[in-house]
Amino acid sequence: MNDLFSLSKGAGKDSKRTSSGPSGKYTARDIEVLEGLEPVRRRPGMYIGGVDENGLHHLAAEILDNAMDEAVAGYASRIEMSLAADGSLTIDDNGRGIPVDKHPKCKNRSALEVILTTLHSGAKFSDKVYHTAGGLHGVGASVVNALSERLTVEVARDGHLWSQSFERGIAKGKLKDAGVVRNRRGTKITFWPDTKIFGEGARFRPARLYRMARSKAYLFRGVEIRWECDPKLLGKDAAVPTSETLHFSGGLADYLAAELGERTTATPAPFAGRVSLPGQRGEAEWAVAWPTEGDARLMSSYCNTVPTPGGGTHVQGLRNALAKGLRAYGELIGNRRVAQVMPEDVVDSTSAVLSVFIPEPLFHGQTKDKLGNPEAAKLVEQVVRDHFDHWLSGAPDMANGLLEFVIQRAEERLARKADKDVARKTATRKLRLPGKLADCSRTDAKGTELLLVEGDSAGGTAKQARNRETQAVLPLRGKILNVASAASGKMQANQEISDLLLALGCQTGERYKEGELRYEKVIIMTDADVDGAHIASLLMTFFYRQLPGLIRDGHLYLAMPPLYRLTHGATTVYARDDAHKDQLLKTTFAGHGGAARKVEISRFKGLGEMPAAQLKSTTMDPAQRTLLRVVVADGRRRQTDDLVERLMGRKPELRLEFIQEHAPEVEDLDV
Ligand code: 0RA
Repeated sequence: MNDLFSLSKGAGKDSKRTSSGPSGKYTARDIEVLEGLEPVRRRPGMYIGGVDENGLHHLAAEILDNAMDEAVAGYASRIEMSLAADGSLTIDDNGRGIPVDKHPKCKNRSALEVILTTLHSGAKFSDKVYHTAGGLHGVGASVVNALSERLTVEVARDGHLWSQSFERGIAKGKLKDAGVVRNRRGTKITFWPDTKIFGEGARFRPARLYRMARSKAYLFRGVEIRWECDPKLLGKDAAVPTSETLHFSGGLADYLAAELGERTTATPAPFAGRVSLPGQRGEAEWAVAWPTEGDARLMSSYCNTVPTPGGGTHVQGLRNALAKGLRAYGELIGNRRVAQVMPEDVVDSTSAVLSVFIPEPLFHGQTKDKLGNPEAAKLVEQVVRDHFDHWLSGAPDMANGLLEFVIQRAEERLARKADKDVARKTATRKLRLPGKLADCSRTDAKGTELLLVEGDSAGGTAKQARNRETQAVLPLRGKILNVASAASGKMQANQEISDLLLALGCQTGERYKEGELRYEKVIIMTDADVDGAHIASLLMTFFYRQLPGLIRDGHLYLAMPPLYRLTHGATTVYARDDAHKDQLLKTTFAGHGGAARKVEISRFKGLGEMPAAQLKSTTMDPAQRTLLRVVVADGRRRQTDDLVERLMGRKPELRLEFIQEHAPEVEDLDV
């Protein structure tokens, strides 16, 4: 029973060190260990972010980071990373080796054992040593040890080889002197992640580890990383080699080039540099390119070779340098369009890698993936800006090309924003649309139509028959107010008219704006009878008086629903009116040898009676229907005004006069 959990129960929650004494077969030392690492096994997520695949790979990153620290500090030049078939990972460096002398405060234990079994113990040893320590944000190798089924360490130091083994964070025996070694120095750690923590099937992913190793080699050109992987763990067409030596003297410029592959960029070469930060405050290295196609956004940033996917102060410094630098260059050469360029235009279109090395990094944020050192922002901005200014002014053709590229990004951004504003406006207007309106889904007015339908029953059929994308239906209840005879206050209060105005979206009278009309066509669709004609007249009067612009701009139409259906055998035709019906009987059905009598004629009482499919094919389908456009004939404005006033106005005697004048013309009064 060597699981930390069960042991800790025996130890008691409040027991400090050995004061409560060991229980059973466990020694005082065991209890110290378990007190030290128990929280890690109890809540692994607190230390490695989670027990998923990311957490698992965090273990590898932790040990690799320790070795990288040794390399960055100048003590190691080679790191070996090998993944074995049994799932264990070995990381071997040629650094100084973890100290093995007895730790002054823990008489019986070596420094190595303290480092591997105590949380945060590293700092005690590393104040001077780890100038640019990244570690896994300092949690240390002890966390890896606690979460490993087994971990073995070999240290070659001062001509001796030392070794010690652990199980789930507990030392299995003391540090052993394994003899004399020559030409060997450094630390070799092999560990088997605990399946009790990470799950039965949890395995390192070769591709992920290989990528990690590669990026470290790019980030620090002073190290050579040897990658090894058991071939059994790799697929046939492996993108991951079984063994490779990774060493990149070109640093981040090479890294970026490899990431970008064949993609073309706005400048022939990346903007890259490497400098020490003023006042021995570390070092910064960067490579920046502007890919002309595909998604550019790639901002990989690191501090002391530890990835900072959350960005932070160093990234802020780089952004400022690039944005301000390009703007200053634009202003210098008198390019006015540069004024619209915002930092995001410069930065969002870049693919960049940034790496800083600073003595005491602060990792912020929930997942500690963000650099917090405030001084890093200014330092990075200063050194990068300086280089950027020189780079731009030293190659004007290239600089002008880049400037143009970035200005275009800014213009695209502004265009997108304008589109969005229009969409937003449409969306808010939609919220205030009348409840009865069945709107079309297309937001752009072009190609859309609003069908004004008489009554709820016809409205229902029209809603079924419509093309939802382009056709909106507004049912109007009964007869709308006659605007030519009503007082204006009454008009404002009329529900049908206010619904209609809301649906149209444009204002009335002088304030009418064609651009705000929500549909291209407004179609009056009433029954083919006198009531229908009356409603159509009322609507046309409304438009004529209140929205003359809508008629002038050619947006108002009358639908032509049929009045009769004529069927004979398999032939069905529709007739608009009596004359049309007679004509059809003489033409279409004439050939049926006097069969005209057998033609079945049905008269529609209203649009609502028609099946939706018929309403669609006869009246609504743009490909088959006939529409009448309502226009005011050229030069007949005054006559039209007179006519509307006579027929629809406030004086009934004028209407009577009109009827009397025209009565002789009436042949068949259909009521
Ligand atoms: C503490 C102190 C010293 C080195 C290390 C830790 C160390 C840790 C790891 C982990 C992997 N590889 C490592 N290499 C070194 C410095 C000891 C001295 O002063 O010599």
